[in-house]
Amino acid sequence: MSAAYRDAYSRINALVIVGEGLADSHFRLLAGLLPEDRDDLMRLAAMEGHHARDFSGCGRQLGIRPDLPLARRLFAPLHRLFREAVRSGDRVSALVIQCLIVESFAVAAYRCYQPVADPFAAPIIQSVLTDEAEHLEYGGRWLAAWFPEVAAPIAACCERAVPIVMAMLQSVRDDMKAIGIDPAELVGEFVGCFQAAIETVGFEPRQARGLVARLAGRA
Ligand code: PL3
Ligand code: FE2
Ligand code: FE2
Ligand code: FE2
Repeated sequence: MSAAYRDAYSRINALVIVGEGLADSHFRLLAGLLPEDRDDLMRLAAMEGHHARDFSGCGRQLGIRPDLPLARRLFAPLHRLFREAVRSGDRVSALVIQCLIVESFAVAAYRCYQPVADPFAAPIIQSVLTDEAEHLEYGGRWLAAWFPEVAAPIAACCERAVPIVMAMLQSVRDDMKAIGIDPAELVGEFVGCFQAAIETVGFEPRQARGLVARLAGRA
C-alpha cells in the first residue's frame, strides 16, 4: 500500500466513520421528533452506531489512523442544517436530510467502493448497504404518506442540502481517485439513488429528474 493511498484512506475512512456516527445521533434526534416511531428510529440509530464501529475496524485493520477532525469539519454544514430542522420541529426537513440525502450519499459511496474494497471490508460494505436501503425506505415511506402537502417543503430542503453534499464530494475528489473511486461515477450513483428516493415519495419522474439534476450540477 503506497503512502499516497494510506494518506487518502485516512481522510475517506474518517468521513465514513463520522458520517455513520452523525447518522446515529440524527436517528436519535428523529426519535424525539417522531415519538410514534420511537422504537423503530432507535433501532435504526443503533444500526448506524454499528456501522461506525465496523468502519473504524476497517481502518484499524489497515493500520491507518482516520483524520476525524477534518471529517467533522467537512460534515459540519450538513449536521448544522439537520440540527436547525430539529430545533424548529421541522420533521420533513430532518427526514429529507438524513433519510433521503445522507443515505443516498452513503449508498452511492459504498456502491462505488465495493469493487475496490479489500477482503476485510468487502463483507462489511455488503451488509451495510442492506441496512442503508432500509434507512432510505423509512424516510421514503413517511414522506410518501404526507405527499403532496410536503412536496414544496421537500424541494426547499433539497435546495439547501444537496449543494452541501456536492461541495463535500468536491473536497474529497482527489482522495477518492487515490483509493480507486471515480468521483464522476459516485456523483452519478448519488443522483440515481436520490432521484429514485424522490420518486418514491411521490414526485413525477420528470420533476424528480429536473430537481436532482439541477442541484447536482448536472443539468
Ligand atoms: C448513513 O448511514 C451514513 C452516512 C455516511 C456517508 C459517508 C460518505 C463518504 C463519502 C466518501 C467517499 C466514498 C468512499 C467510501 C469508502 C467506504
Ligand atoms: Fe449507516
Ligand atoms: Fe458488524
Ligand atoms: Fe444509514
